[in-house]
Amino acid sequence: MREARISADPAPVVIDWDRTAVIVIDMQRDFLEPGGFGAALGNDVSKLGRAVGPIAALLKAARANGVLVIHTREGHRPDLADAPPYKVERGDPAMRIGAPGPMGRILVRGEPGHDIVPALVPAAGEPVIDKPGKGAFYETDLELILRNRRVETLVVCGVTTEVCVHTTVREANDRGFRCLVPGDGCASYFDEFHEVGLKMIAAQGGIFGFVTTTASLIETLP
Ligand code: TIU
Repeated sequence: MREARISADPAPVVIDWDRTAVIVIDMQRDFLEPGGFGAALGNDVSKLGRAVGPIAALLKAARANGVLVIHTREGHRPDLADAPPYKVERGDPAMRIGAPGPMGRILVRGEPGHDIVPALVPAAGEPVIDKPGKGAFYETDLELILRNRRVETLVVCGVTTEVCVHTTVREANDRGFRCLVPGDGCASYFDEFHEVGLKMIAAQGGIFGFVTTTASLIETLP
């Protein structure tokens, strides 16, 4: 039992670091670097880089304190059997899921673009969850891993705030996990969606979770 009181919006929250997992959502080259899926959708990918430093600091503190760290990656099988046709059909045909790009086939497992960015590469033994959807629970073994470890609180960071982070927090909230979202450890291609995405989590007494900062979490990890 390692209790900590975390400053958060709408209220401070007491967690047990021994029953907490830090989940890093989709910090992949396909979303953060030019030539990947995010760029193919017409986004300014440079905006996502701001989350890398805060997440790296959080992971350093978590690892030094033996806190469980889990990574996710969004992507599909090379034959796209797990990619819904409506997802694949979106966007420019030359740049859609499965098309060849400068980092390999877009959003396909095993391709360079599917990798997590070098600054946040998973440490040995840290689970990496490959997910076909936006939520980290959908068609993955994440929940099984968390229940087996008796995890009750999730710190969810990564990209993008209003898409995969939000979907995962909503899924986790419905499954009974307490969620904390460090806002500076998340990023979006849209500044206003990032801001409002965080507000939506904390509104109504913390309808999906609590919004905090990486510093507020790190200061409770010696
Ligand atoms: N497009 C967008 O904002 N996000 C995604 O497609 N996936 C994730 O958020 N990881």
